[in-house]
Amino acid sequence: MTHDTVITGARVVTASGTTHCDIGITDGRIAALGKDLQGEHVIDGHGLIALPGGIDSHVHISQPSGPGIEMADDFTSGTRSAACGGNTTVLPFCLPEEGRTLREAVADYRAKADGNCMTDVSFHLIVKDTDPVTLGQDLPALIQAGYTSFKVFMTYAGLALSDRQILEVMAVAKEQGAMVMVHAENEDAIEFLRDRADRNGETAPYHHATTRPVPVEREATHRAISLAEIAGVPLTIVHVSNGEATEEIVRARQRGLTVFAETCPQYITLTASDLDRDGFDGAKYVCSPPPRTAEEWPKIWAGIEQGTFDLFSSDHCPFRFNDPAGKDAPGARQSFRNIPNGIPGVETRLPILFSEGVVKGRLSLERFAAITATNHARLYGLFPRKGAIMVGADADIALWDPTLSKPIRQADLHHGSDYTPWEGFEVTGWPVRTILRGQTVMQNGDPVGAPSGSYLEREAPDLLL
Ligand code: DUC
Ligand code: ZN
Ligand code: ZN
Repeated sequence: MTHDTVITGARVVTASGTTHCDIGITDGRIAALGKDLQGEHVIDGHGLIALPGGIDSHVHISQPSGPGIEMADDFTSGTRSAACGGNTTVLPFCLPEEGRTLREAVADYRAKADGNCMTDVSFHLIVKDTDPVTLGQDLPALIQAGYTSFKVFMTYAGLALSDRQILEVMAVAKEQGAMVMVHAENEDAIEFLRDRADRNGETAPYHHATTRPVPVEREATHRAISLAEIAGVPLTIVHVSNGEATEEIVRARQRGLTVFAETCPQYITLTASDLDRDGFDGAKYVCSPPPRTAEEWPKIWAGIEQGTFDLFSSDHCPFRFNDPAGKDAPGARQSFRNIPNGIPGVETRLPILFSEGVVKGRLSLERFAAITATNHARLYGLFPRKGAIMVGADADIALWDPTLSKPIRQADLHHGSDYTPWEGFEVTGWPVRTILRGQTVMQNGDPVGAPSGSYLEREAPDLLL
């Protein structure tokens, strides 16, 4: 049989282990794994590693961000950046604009994404309203239509839900079989600390970090887990930043609860001191939870190595730095309260983890594949179509050169933001080709071809990671 495309000679990280073989691709799917496969097109994979295309299940694209504030990426630039970073699927969050329903928000997002994506996409929901129509009609209907995961916030005015509201939302998740993702930070505690900081004149970007200390996150993590236990649902704690919150997750699992956890590159590479950089530069690092101290990094690494973290995502939430619609928002230089929260990272997530994890000997290739692709596909209902190199799956593959060394440079990236928090960060191991359903969408760091990404319908979460 002659395949449409054959990738020859790569070291292939399959769903069950690592081997040297050819990959035969026909009609956008992986048709064969074997020796001496024949193809109309041949991609020479010798010296390269074939990994499942990255799935970044935590990104923000074109998300409404308040009056006058604009996210730096739309679906065109966000998914272009994702593809250039070795990803083939991203899962952004769908947040209703003020006054719009969740159903309308989904329709708005679908219209924004359609025809513009260089990776496949699927949306999580954000539940910020708990009125009877949202919880009784819209949310159940959307879950049944394949939007099988949603996020709730314990912080941010206008988004934060009370404990009672979280329980009501969890009850819908239980009934419908959806996954609840929680942003765990205690809003009241943050407001108390911010008011005190205001009185003390502590208004610089650094105080974004001092007013969201570790106990704010640890307490909310514990409470979110307890609420899920009371409601009888599994949950995912997203963007875990520190050791104490990690311990809460470990303890919950020891009690037999089904708790999944995600961490991000910023929590193994950045610190709160980055928010204290000269002038207004600290604003480039304002995200929530904030980067901690370097003492937390080994605790997060231990969680990655020991399996506490199932997911390694970017939490890509890009704003431009030199822009009044971005980090330099009105009042931002007067108070960190006015700095939009979030950092760009969808293109650098995989290289940072590969370099710091695989190349430095902390992570096997199999575990890298699991926490950057396979587990995302399983947990969010995309497996077995996505997330693994195996016969029958979509031919979503990233080819990596494990020896290529170069620093991260804004000039080389493809997001809409005008900076990267990792400027100058040395990386060994880069994706050199990204293949989406058999078609090359990135080669040697540059995007290739017209947007060909599609919207992915999802199944229920697979809780047996
Ligand atoms: N939470 C996120 O998940 N992303 C960006 C900002 C935030 O608070
Ligand atoms: Zn969040
Ligand atoms: Zn996020």
